Amino acid sequence: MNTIDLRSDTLTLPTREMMQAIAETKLGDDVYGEDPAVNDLEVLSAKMMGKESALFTASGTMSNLIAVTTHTHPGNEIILGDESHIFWYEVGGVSAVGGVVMHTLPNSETGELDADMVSETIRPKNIHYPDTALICLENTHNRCGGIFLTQEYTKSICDIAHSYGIRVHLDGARIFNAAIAQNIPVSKLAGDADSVCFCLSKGLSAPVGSLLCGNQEFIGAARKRRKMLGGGMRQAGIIAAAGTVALQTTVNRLAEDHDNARQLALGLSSIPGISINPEMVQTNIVLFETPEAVPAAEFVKRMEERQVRLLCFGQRLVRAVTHRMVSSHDIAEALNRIEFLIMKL
Ligand code: TLP
Repeated sequence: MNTIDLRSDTLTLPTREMMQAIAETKLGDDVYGEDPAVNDLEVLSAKMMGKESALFTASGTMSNLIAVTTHTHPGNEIILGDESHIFWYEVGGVSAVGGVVMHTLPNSETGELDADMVSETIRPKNIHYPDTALICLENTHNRCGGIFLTQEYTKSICDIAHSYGIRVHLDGARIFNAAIAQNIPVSKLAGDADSVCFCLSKGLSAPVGSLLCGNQEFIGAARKRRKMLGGGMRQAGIIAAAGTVALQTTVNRLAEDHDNARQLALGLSSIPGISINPEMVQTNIVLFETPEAVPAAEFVKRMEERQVRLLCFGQRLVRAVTHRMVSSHDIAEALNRIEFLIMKL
C-alpha cells in the first residue's frame, strides 16, 4: 500500500529541473551581495510581486518575523486575525523578539478582518496606549481552509491603514495559490500591501526558502534585520537556484492541486458522518470534521495506520493539503481508505 501524505504541501520534493539548477548554479557570498543565484531570485520575485525589491529568507516564519519587526518598534501594537499563522504557529516570535503586542480580531470564515472593527481597533494617540503600527493579513488563509482574499478586500484594508499612517504586511505564504484560483496576476493581490512574503517551499516545490518583498528602503532595513537574526546565508544560491526554477515552472500547475482538493472535498461530502462544505474549498487546503463520536486525533491515528497521513487541526477538525506529490488517483484511493475506516467505526 502506498503512503498518501496530505499533511502539508511543505512535503513536496524538488523537481529534477531544480536539482539540475542546484548542481549547475554559480555561487558567491550572499552577505556581500555576491551570490548570482540569490540576486536573480530576488529580482524575479520583486518583479512578480510588483515591488521594488526582495529579500531571500530561510522560511515563511523568518520572513514574517523580519517584516513585523522591521515595520514596528518594541512596544508597538499590531492588528491581526485570531486564526492567523503569525498568531498561532510562529512561537510568539514577534512578541519575544520584536517586543510587539499582538491585538487579535476575529477572522471571518473567509479569512477576513471586519473593516469597521479594524478602524475601531486602531489606537488614537494617547499617552497610555501602545501605538498601532501594522496590520497583518494572510492570503490564502491557512486555518480558514485555504480560502483566498480578493484584491478588492486587501485594498479596502490597506486604504484604512494608510489613512491612519499605518502599514500592512501580507503573509502570502500561498499567495500564488490565491492568484491561480482567481486567475489574476499575483502582483494585483500584493500590490496594495506595504510588504508581502511568499514561500517557495510549499506548493511551488522548492526545497527551502521564502521571499520578503517591499520598497527599497524597507528591504534594506529588512536585510540588516535578517543579519541580526543569523539569517545571512553565505552560498545560499544552492537553494535559491531551485527557487527560481520553482517560480518559472510550478506556478501554473497549482491549478491541478486545486482540482484535486475539490475532488477530495466532494468525495468527503458523500461519506456519511464527515462534515464538510465543498463550496469553501477554493485552493489546496481541505478542512473537514470527523463524526461526532470520533475525535480528530483518533481519526488521524487510524488513517495513519492505513497509510493516509493527515493533520489534526482541532477537537474534530482535520486538515488535508493537496500538492505535486499527490495525484488525482491518490485522492481517489485516499477517499476509499477513509470510507472504509468510517464504515468500520
Ligand atoms: N504553515 C505550515 C505549518 O506551520 C502549519 C503548514 O504546513 O501549513 N504563513 C503561513 C500562512 C503558513 O501556512 C506557513 C507554514 C508559514 C507562514 C510559515 O512558513 P515556514 O514553515 O516556511 O516557516
